[in-house]
Amino acid sequence: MTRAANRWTGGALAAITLALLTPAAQANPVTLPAIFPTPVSMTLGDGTFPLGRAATLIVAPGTEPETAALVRTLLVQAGITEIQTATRLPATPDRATIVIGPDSAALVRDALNRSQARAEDKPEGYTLTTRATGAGLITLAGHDADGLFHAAQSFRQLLTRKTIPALTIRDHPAMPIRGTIEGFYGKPWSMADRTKHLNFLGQMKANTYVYSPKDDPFARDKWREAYPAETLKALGTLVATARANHVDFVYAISPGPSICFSNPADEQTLLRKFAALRGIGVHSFYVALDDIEYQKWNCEADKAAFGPSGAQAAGVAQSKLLNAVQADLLKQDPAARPLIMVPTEYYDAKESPYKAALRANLNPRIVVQWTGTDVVPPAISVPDAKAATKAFGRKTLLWDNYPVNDYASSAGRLLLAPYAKREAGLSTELTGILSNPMNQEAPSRVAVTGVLAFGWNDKGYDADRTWHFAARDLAGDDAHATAALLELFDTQHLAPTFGSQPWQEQAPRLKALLDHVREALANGDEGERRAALAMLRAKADAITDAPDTIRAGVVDPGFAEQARPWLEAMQLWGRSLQLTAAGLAAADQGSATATRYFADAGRIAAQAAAVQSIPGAVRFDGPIKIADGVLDTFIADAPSLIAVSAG
Ligand code: 14T
Repeated sequence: MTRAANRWTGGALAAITLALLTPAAQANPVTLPAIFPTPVSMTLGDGTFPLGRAATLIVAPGTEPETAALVRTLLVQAGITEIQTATRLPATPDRATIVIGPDSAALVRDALNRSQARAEDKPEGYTLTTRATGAGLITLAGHDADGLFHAAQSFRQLLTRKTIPALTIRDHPAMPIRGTIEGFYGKPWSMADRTKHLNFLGQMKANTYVYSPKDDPFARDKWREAYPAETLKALGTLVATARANHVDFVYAISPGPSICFSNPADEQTLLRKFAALRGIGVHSFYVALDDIEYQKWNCEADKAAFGPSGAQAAGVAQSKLLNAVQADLLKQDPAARPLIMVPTEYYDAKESPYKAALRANLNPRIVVQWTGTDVVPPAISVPDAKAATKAFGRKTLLWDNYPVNDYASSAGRLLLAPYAKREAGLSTELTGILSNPMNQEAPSRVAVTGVLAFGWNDKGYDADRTWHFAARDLAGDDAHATAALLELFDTQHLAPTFGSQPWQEQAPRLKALLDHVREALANGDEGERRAALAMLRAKADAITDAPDTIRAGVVDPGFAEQARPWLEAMQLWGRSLQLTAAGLAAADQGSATATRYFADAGRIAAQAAAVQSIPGAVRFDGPIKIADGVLDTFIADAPSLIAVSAG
């Protein structure tokens, strides 16, 4: 470019910049923040205000001290060093003022009025409103104690901004029950995993965690035996962590493999087991009857009591036990949450003698779970849920077998695709959703974030945006680490079913790029081929570099530990793709070095494909899979896509 042309462009740029900086289009635009789960409604008001270093905190009567302490901590984390407290709203605040409390408190109503905002009237609902006039007024109004805690979680996300916009959020959950069920086979989560998970659930406005690991012997095979004292103590600590996060800790027992339904001693043993857990603060209970033999009785006495064995008789016997347990729960604690159960036929909503027996005999108060049209269904629609309501005689609580990876076709995989293919509107037909996660707690949060956001607001749920948020959250807001995580997620996008057809496709982003490279090599001119190969190289670099970025950049070290073999394999596959890209570029330029590159790529691909899962970390050990069917096939095909000159 000549100097004159340079000067001309510079001048034009300056003019455009000036035009953009006229008062109407100032810097610091007021933008709507992103809050996840997506609130029911969020609208911007007029103006913004800086938080500054000093603030006044007004805690209305009726506020849980723990929630007040949480809000104070959030303010400190946001850089406010001087927090004074007050008991009344100042007429003209000289510093940012934060009012928190139940929306029934006069003080809170006053503050809402000043912002011209209304209280929420639904369970777990809240209003969070900010007013930019003067030094700024922020009001967190909870419809109940849970709602105020949720308001604080939205406030946490709002505080990532230095400048607070005037806005009003009115919010409440669409589904009453939202959370996870540690319900998988294989290595249970550690107590440390569970603690982190409960904190995560609290931040995501979930309210339920069910303890039901299949491999806790005291919950299934040895259900009659008491827990060792130290296990009970550790569970008690978890229960307290759950309570601090406004999460209901539900203890599940699986007596199915050996129970004698007609034996009063077995019923007493089960109730005693629950009583021991009540002693450490558990108030909600669950009986799991999945994956058991229900065509045969476990004892002769059941035949005498319920007749010949069979699915229908099993439904009657199970109902009798569950009704007795439900009655005891209410006797022990009139405010107890309903008993939850998963039936033996949990995997469809088809009419059957067993389901008819449940419908006719099971106390309607008892909550029933099911997994959809299959154990791992490809999609769940509102009509599917309606069929379940009919079959089980009540609205059901969905047990969503995603992202669980304990079955044969999920071996070698993390399931890191967005939570998708659940129809908006399910909240009208379900009492809630519990996600069954992976043996790997931290990687599970990618999908679980989606489940919780969908349960909170199914109609406002956006799978991709929530997925990006989950990455950003794991990366502690670091853009580079977020991008690296999304690169990993793409290589673990395939979600298998029990059949041969996956319900989520493998590596869609990588596949689109590799397809483009194939197309450019087949049809493109020299420029197009070069551009495509440059993109391929950049992608190979991104895949190779992502594991180091993730190891260094993800906030929870548990993520990198639990994903260790996947990160290791991903790096090797990245190197193999780098060599493949170099081979294609060399061949494209007529260089015979291509052969060497392709050979090296093949060798490293073989190493990558041999990386194994951590022994015992999943139910089915085996080789780690990285973008399988997409990346491996491209690397294998590459030498045949272009002829290598003899040199
Ligand atoms: F009760 C349920 F809703 C349920 O899903 N039960 C198990 C669950 O523990 C497991 O994590 C999940 C995914 O593998 O599926 C159920 O377990 C099965 C079900 C099968 F049909 C395991 C193997 C099967 F063949």
